[in-house]
Amino acid sequence: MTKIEIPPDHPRRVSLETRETIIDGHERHIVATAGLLAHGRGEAFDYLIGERTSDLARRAIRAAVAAMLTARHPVISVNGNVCSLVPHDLVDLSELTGAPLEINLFYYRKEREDAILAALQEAGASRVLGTHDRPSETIPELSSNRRKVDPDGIGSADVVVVPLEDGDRTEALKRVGKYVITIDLNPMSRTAVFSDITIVDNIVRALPLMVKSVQEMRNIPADELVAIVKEFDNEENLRESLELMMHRLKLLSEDLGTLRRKVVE
Ligand code: PTJ
Repeated sequence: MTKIEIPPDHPRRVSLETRETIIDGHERHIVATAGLLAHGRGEAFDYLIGERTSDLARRAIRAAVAAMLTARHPVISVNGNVCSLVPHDLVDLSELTGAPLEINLFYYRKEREDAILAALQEAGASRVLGTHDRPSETIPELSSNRRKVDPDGIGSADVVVVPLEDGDRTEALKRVGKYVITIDLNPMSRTAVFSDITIVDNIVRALPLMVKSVQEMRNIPADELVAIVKEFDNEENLRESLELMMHRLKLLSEDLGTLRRKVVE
């Protein structure tokens, strides 16, 4: 529920509405206080890519969906920001791919876990893993709260989707042999660099596109899906994402009028 009325013709409407959603999520204990800061960081990077999904991100989305569709046991890890921003898309992606949702929090508080569980159930989730009343196992060499995982979820997964993640766990998940997919607007973050597939895009755009891609790709034969995953080069995609940002900055520095026109667009 947004608190301030944002005029429909406001040039930064979508960004402001998303910000309101995160603030509301914080007030409902879904989003950690640090999640507000993480969101601001994301906004800054989104600005650099022009607040739209690039072809590079679309390529990564395709590879990510192919990896999920060919996985033995894919799992989607859910934190506060992700739950607040895209609860319905999480449920849709989970149902379409058979990947369970697992709550896994860096800033764990029981109150937050309960609020996230309630929000996911409200969005239609019938089964949510990773809650305190379920068994848990530990990811070795990880000291943060994220080390506790569900044995039926991340514990036994081959492919793990970890959107908006802090870097430690991605490295730990790689060390125990998981294939890691992330969504992160910062192509330089440790998560972005250590993951197998990084979608450099805002989760509010990327997740609906993943849902759409599953619907389009689910009848593709398995060997073709495997080839799509194999062909994807994450390092190259990240390098080109950085180039995209530099290119945009260069164009803008040469002609600030472009920015002025964009601002009033
Ligand atoms: O709910 P919790 O307790 O598990 O905590 C979640 C946060 C996000 C607070 C926690 O994982 C954290 O501190 O993450 P970081 O280290 O701040 O990393 C978050 C990454 O997500 C940063 O690289 C941001 O640029 C990126 N990011 C932020 N908002 C978005 C985003 N990427 C895609 N879409 C966004 N909307």
